[in-house]
Amino acid sequence: MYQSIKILGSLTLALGLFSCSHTRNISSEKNLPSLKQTFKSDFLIGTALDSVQNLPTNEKEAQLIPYQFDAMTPENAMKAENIHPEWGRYYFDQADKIVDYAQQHGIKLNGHTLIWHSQLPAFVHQIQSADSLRMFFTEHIRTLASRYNGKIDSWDVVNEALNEDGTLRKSIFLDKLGDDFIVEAFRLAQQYAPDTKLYYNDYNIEQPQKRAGAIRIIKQIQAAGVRIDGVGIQGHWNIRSLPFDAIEKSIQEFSALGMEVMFTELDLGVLPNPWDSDGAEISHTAGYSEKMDPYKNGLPDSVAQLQAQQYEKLFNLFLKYKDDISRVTFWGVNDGQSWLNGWPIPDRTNYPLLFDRQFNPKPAFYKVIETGKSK
Ligand code: 9MR
Repeated sequence: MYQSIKILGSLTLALGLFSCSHTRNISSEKNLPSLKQTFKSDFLIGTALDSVQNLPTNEKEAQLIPYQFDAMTPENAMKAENIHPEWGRYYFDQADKIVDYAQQHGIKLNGHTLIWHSQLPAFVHQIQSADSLRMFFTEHIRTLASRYNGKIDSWDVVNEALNEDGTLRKSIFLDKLGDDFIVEAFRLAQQYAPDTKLYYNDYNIEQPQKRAGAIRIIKQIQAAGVRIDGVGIQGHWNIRSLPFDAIEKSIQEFSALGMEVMFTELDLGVLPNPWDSDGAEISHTAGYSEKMDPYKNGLPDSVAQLQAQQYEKLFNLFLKYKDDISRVTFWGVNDGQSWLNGWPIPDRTNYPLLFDRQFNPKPAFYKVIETGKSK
């Protein structure tokens, strides 16, 4: 059935949009409803992008991105491992290209991420003294924050610093710099990126204990007289276990602290999870089995419909709090590009986003548009 909806959808497109099939061009994709237009007065709609290198050769994606999205996060290009792989040596090329692309298309860019315990370059793990680590920390933030100040809209200053119980995660930063490393990161970001919004970003912070930890961080930063503008709830959830009540409470509690609330890495996976828990702890992985990869030959219609309903419910909740929510970013453009095909089990076929592997809109896309239109 999902196949037939896809076929119907494509047929509608074909009839409605491609009547002059040989002249398929930018305007053809533009007859689709646009997410960013639909939610224009509510919040930004973002996507994550790994690289702009392939866009000139992928006409469909090149048309779709600026038409559907008005915000973007580089999925990997600004992570320390990629942009600063050797002490004091930076490779800005990928990140700069994405920044230029966003500027050219009027897309707001969120820098991701200055301080994260994961994806650190090997040299950082070899640092022994607190002084040397502080040197890396300061120089890294200064270089990136000042380079992109005025060119990007915001930074995820610190990413994923919390454990599930709300305590601070053990990391080289906590170990060597102590528990005010987060305040220090924001202080430096504020100094070197004075025109850029500064955010804390994490997964599962809608859950009560972890949320309490995030609230402690926000209050600690505020008490130090340092600027924090918002908080990103990543939103790596499963269609069968969306924590709606916790999400709603989080929006209320974070915005009561004066925070912009954002959903920064939204994807609703459809596959079974080996531990029955959501999140994005990338060090947790499990082995492949056919049983854990049930839709490798296609997404059954019932599952596509359930996903559409869950996206609809979620966007209705977002709209209820549109005054508190500034951005909703999907973690990728199409299903084939999603990190969830490789985590927590490698080589599976997942379908977490609004566009299928050919960049065609899925039932979930139309449901999201519907919620926006019927508000
Ligand atoms: O989607 C990203 C994937 O391509 C990378 O391999 C991975 C490791 O860097 O990071 C993924 O993005 C993560 C994001 O940066 C932070 N939150 C969790 C995301 C999913 O792991």
